Amino acid sequence: PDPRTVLMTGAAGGLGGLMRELLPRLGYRLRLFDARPVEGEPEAVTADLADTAALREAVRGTDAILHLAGISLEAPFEKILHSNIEGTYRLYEAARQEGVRRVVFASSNHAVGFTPIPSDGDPLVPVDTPHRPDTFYGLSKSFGEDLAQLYWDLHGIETVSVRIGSCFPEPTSVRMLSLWLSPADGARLFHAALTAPDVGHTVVYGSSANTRLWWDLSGARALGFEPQDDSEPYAAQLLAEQGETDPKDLEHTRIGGHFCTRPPTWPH
Ligand code: NAI
Ligand code: 15L
Repeated sequence: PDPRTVLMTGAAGGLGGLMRELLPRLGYRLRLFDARPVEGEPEAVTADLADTAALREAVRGTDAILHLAGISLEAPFEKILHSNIEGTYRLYEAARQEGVRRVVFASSNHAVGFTPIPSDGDPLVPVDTPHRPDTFYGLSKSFGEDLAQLYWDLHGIETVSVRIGSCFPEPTSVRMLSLWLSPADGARLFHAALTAPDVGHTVVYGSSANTRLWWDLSGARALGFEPQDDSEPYAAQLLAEQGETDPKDLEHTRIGGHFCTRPPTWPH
């Protein structure tokens, strides 16, 4: 398959903005969907994932879906339930009803956030490591991956679940030296995930070829992803500003970083 018309949900978000710029250069025609208006894009659909009629219409006739919409940080459970759990279910239902056969799901490192960071000499974290969500947010990404598996097994809808590290223009923390996915590599990875044949449901990690990598990129490479970037040129300055991480501190020993320390919205 060589999808060209792709519905991108979450188009008004940070990653959506980066991909609106980069994916058309790889030949994609994007249809945009978000609960918030997308600046400068009058044709974008402004609707919540809960609006099933608007969602179905947006999905209709597309070749694939890049599902970025959702709460992207920890939040009260009800909000996560609405946007990430129910919203992702609505998205897959719309895909099923409209006959769209490929989804790329923006999963997250926080689905496995409590996984220990490998020490020097340890193997990189494999994709089949058990889910260890660090938040309700991470839990919703674990759910999304299982939902993708169900829709493949039951309905033959293929998904690549990309456990994104940190996709921002530049790494801004020592932790991000390991997790950074440059925007250009992000576009390359989404392109590979949208076009690789016979993926069934495949989970991959999403980061650049960072010198300080924690996880195994071989699954992403098997889709045809060839990362071009490495965060290492940013290392000296970030380490000088922020110092080396403290191995006794929980947030510095787990992949999910500060998400692993009790967030303010956690119920008491
Ligand atoms: P963001 O918070 O900037 O954008 C998310 C967008 O989704 C927002 O524009 C929001 O309006 C929209 N949205 C939320 N709930 C919605 C709903 N119910 N209906 C319709 N639209 C809704 O997040 P960002 O950074 O752009 O991330 C995009 C996706 O990638 C998210 O799913 C996030 O969890 C995931 N991700 C991002 C990472 C990153 O480094 N940027 C890392 C790992 C995962
Ligand atoms: C995520 O899942 C978030 O959506 C993003 O905003 C970053 O916090 C990223 O993980 C990260 O762990 O750096």
